[in-house]
Amino acid sequence: MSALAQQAAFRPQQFKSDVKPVWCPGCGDYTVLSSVTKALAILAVTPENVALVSGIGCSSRIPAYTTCYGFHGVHGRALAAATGLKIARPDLTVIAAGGDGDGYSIGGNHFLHACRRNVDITYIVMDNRVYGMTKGQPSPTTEPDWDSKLSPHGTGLREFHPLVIALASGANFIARASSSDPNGTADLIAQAVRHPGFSFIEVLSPCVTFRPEQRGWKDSVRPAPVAPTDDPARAARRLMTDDGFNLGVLYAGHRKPYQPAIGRGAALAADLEAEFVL
Ligand SMILES: Cc1ncc(C[n+]2csc(CCOP(=O)(O)OP(=O)(O)O)c2C)c(N)n1
Ligand code: SF4
Repeated sequence: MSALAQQAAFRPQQFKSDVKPVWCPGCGDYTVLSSVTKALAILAVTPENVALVSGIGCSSRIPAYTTCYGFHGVHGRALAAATGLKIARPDLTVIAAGGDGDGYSIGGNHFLHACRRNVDITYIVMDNRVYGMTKGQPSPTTEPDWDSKLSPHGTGLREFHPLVIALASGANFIARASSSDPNGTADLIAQAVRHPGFSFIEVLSPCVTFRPEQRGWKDSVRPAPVAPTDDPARAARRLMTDDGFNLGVLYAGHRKPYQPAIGRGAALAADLEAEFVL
C-alpha cells in the first residue's frame, strides 16, 4: 500500500467508540481523547492491536471511549497492569492513561518503577492539578497556595515535578503537551509510542469545574524554545528553569527497553501453581 493510501485507510473516527463521554462540558480530557484517536490513525495501527489501560478518575475513563482493547482497573495501578500486559503481549501497542492523582499520589511508586523498568509502553497523564472525580481535593501537582474549600489557604506543600521525577527515574522519552493543542498532542503521542521504552507525556488538561482558572492555560503554553536532547544532564538543566508551560519533547534517550523472554514467565507460573496444589 502506498503511504497516501495507507494514511487514508486509518481515520481517527475508527478509534472512537459509541460510548458518550460523561466529562463536564469544556473538560480538557475531550481533546486528549481526540488526540489519542488522531495519534492512533497517524500510527496506522488497528484497534485490535492497541490496549488502553487506566486507573480511576475522570481522565481514567478514556479507554471506554475508544474501540481499542481497554482495561479500567483500580486507582493508581494502571502502570502495573500495563507493564504486565506488554510483557505478556509484546505485539500490542500498550498505552496507559490517567490523572495526576491516580499517577502521582496512590500510583506514585508505580510511576517511579515504570520509568526505571523501561518497558516499551506509553504513559499519558492528564494533569489538572486536582482530583476531579472526587470533587476537588488537592493532588501532588497542586500549587501550595491553591485556596479551596477542601484546602483553606492552600496545603503549603511543595508540588511534585513529574518531568524531573521521570528523568531521574529513567524514563526513555519525556514530553509535555496541552489539551489546547490537539494536533500537537496527537503528534507527541505518536512520537512517544514509536520511541522504544517507557515514554511519558504530561498533558495539561484543565478541570474546568474545580479549577476554572485553568482555562487560561491555553494563553500560557508555548513551544519549548529548545530542541529535544538525548543527554539527561542537559535535560535536567533545562528542567531547572522550566515553568511548566513549555510544550514538546524534552528528552529522547537510548536505553534498551526491558522485555523478558516470554514463555519463561508462564513456565515459572505453572511451577509455582503446582507447588500450591493441595
Ligand atoms: C483505593 C482508592 N482510593 C481512593 C479512591 C477515590 N478516588 C477516585 S478517583 C480519585 C482521584 C482522581 O484524581 P485524578 O487521578 O487526578 O483524576 P481526575 O479525576 O482529576 O481526572 C480518588 C481519590 C478510589 N477510587 N480508590
Ligand atoms: S470534574 Fe473536572 S476533570 Fe472531571 S470531567 Fe469535570 S472538568 Fe473534567
